[in-house]
Amino acid sequence: MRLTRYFLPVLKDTPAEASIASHRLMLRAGMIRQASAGIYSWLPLGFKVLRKLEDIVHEEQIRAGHIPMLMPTLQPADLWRESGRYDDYGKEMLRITDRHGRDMLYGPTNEELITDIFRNSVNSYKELPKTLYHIQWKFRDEVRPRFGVMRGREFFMKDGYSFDIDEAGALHAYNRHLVSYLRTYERMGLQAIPMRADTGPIGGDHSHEFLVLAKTGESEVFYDRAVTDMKLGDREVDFDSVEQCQAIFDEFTTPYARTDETHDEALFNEVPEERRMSARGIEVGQIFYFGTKYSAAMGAEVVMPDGSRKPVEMGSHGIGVSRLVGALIEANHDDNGIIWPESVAPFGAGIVNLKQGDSAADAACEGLYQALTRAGIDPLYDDRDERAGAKFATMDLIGLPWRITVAPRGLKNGVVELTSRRTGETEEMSPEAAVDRLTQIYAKV
Ligand code: 5CA
Repeated sequence: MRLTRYFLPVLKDTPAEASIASHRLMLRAGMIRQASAGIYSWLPLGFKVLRKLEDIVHEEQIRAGHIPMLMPTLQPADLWRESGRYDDYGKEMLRITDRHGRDMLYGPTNEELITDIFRNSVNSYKELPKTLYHIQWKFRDEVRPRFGVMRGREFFMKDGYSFDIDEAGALHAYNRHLVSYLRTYERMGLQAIPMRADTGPIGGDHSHEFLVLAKTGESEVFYDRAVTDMKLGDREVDFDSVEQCQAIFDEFTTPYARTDETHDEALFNEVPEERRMSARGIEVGQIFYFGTKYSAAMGAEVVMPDGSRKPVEMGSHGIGVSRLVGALIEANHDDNGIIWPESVAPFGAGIVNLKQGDSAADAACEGLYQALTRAGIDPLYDDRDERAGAKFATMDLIGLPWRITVAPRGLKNGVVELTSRRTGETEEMSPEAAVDRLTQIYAKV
């Protein structure tokens, strides 16, 4: 993309309403604009990052054997009356009446709708297990929407629903989700720690939240420092293996890690004092096992081998996709702007032409632009007629991981500069070598 043709409305001034770095930087970098409290338009740069996260979530869900689909944002209230949650949900639910006077709502989550689809389509234990998921906008009329996309009213969420014939199957689905979430967050360059959590309005006995440690996080968390050294890494996972998923679940959930709602001071005190940590975290996902809460209330049953009918065992599993954009920035920024990990960067590299209109500089930038595009690196070429300082400031603000700087003086010696946004280190090399280097870097992402 050439910057002169793009839509990147960066702001010079820090918006007064933004109190945390990610909110400030998303507004300044032209990623989002507020439409109304807690409701945002995703401008092109923000939309690109959101799509990258969505792609990673899809890939990892499909790898774990889960089936993608798409449910609507608007749901009939009657389904929620069946589960009893229409009244329980209170003011957080946005209620709408259509022209025929029918009660509708903007879905805050989808347990009822998916249970309805299931009960109308599945009859036999032979069709189980199944996990269906979608990535769709949700609405919760939060009392205090704040921190930009972190606590929005409208937000983008992956929600998946598992259906099993018995508790053992449902617990495997729970463990499988935990493992696949570890992989998902690690691919985004994030450490999200699974912590024992409260189940809230979703219900059930088992729940883990995934937390990214950050000073600006809304949750208070307590953990054994050992959990911060744990990584799934690139080990081979067989998501059908009950034993392997259980072993990884045990490995990651045995050290103490809990949110304040489930915190147990006595248990925590058994952790050696030097490893006892309390901090703040951003909740980027949550998994639940709630058994037959919805299937029993709504009659989602299957015929078992002995001919009896049994309500299915269910769980639901969420990832806060739009919140993750904010969480990633909280974890990756400095005073000058965002620092995207390569796997989620909106563009793979920036090209800065220090003398627009100079024929050698223009030609070199054009060559780099073509070569990087061919290599699939998706460059953003700053071809504006601007001062060097302004071009560097924009690149630093929007946080592309790599910048190639092209100046007539360097070109006389056949070199351009390749700069890492994260370390600030700059190396001189030929334009071809810069393309090769970036190709190698992105081949590993
Ligand atoms: N049905 C279950 C699992 S699919 C569910 O709704 N879980 S949840 O309530 O925990 O939401 C899942 C994830 O969505 C949360 O972990 C969080 O990352 C994200 N989320 C929840 N509320 C908001 C909000 N107001 N703004 C942004 N993200 C949110």
